[in-house]
Amino acid sequence: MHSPYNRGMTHDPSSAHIGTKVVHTGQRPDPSTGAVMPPISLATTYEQESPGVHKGLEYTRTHNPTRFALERMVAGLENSPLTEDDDLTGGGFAFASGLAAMATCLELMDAGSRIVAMDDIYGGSNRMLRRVRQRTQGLDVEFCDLSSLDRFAQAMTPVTKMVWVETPTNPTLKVADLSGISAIARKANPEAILVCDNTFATPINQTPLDHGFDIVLHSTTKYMGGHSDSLGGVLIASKPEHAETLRFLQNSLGAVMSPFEAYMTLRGIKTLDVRMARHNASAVEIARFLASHSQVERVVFPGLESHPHHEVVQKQMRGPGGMITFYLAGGLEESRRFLESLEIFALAESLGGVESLVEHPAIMTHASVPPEMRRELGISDNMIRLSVGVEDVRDLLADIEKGMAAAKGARAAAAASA
Ligand code: P1T
Repeated sequence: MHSPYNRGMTHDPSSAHIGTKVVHTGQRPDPSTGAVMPPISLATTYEQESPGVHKGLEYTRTHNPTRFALERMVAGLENSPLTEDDDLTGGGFAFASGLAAMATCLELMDAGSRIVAMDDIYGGSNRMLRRVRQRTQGLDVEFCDLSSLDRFAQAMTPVTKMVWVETPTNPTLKVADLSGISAIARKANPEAILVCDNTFATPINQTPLDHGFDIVLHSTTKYMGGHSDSLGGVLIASKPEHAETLRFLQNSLGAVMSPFEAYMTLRGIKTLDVRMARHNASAVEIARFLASHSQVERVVFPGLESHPHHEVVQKQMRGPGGMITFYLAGGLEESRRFLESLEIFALAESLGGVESLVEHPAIMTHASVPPEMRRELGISDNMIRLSVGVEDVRDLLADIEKGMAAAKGARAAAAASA
């Protein structure tokens, strides 16, 4: 007999390949009907036989079977060593958004704690640290280029309580050496909590817990959901004490993922492996095309040998991902013309969906990063970010070429009027 948590599985996929894990981890047919996908459990409360005597489910913020199915899945994909005896969902926690996951994770810190954070992170993550938590929680945040282990070794001190890494970073695609960071951090303060935002890589391409990290975060809005139709975030813990506190915080703060979003995200994850294979392969082709294009100043892509941290990429990542950042020859006018003239790539924020997206970080996703920090990071007017979708890559290349022709027109017009 299965409990209402659907605990236990007909088979244990933990030793299976990732392409099998994305379909089966933490799942089993619904015990009452045999349905192979979990029902979307919308009930907010559960009847009790007698006060405190129930089937393990009390109230949906605390217990939701659809959310639990997703939480078990992501914990398994990120190789959390926790079992369901250690934690109800094996260390997985789902939230209303990636930022809600981050906000909850930061509550692991006492007021006034010192944190070292990657300097290049999603604009909203930067804003939460600088403009919210420095004020309300007194967090002492040092932003540091964590792609340099020397710089990290200088920033990391015995009183540093948390290290916040994003790799590859958004939008400059820096890559941080996770094992190197973990070794340096443990030496300075074995208690420091190491967190990695793994949104860009996904567990298909990189599993930070295997490199000594404690907690992984995803905005599931991106590759995990994969279809630009659900907002969510997850945390995966690898230590029982962190899981215990996160379970308390998830329930106490209440920023949980809804059952519908949990269902949509779980549905998306089932094709994560096949989607990532296509994202990885098409992005390599597009990055190479851009690297040899006369109108491109520079391409940053983890899969190119020219990437400044290519050795770390080879050591730590199983694939380069579908994100490409490049610098167009020219300035804002060329960028505008390029962005406006693409037809398949939609000009939109976000990333990781089946459809290709393009955006201008300086004006769009990273507008909340202070201008001087943007300058230091190289988030300039001619920087373009691509999220390569799963369309036929030949059509994507043709679309980019069309954009390049339009950008060239902008250059010629500017030269003629000068
Ligand atoms: O949007 P939300 O689900 O709250 O996730 C925030 C977030 C966290 N971490 C990374 C690496 C992210 O890229 C994001 C969201 N990013 C975008 C919306 C974007 O276009 O870059």
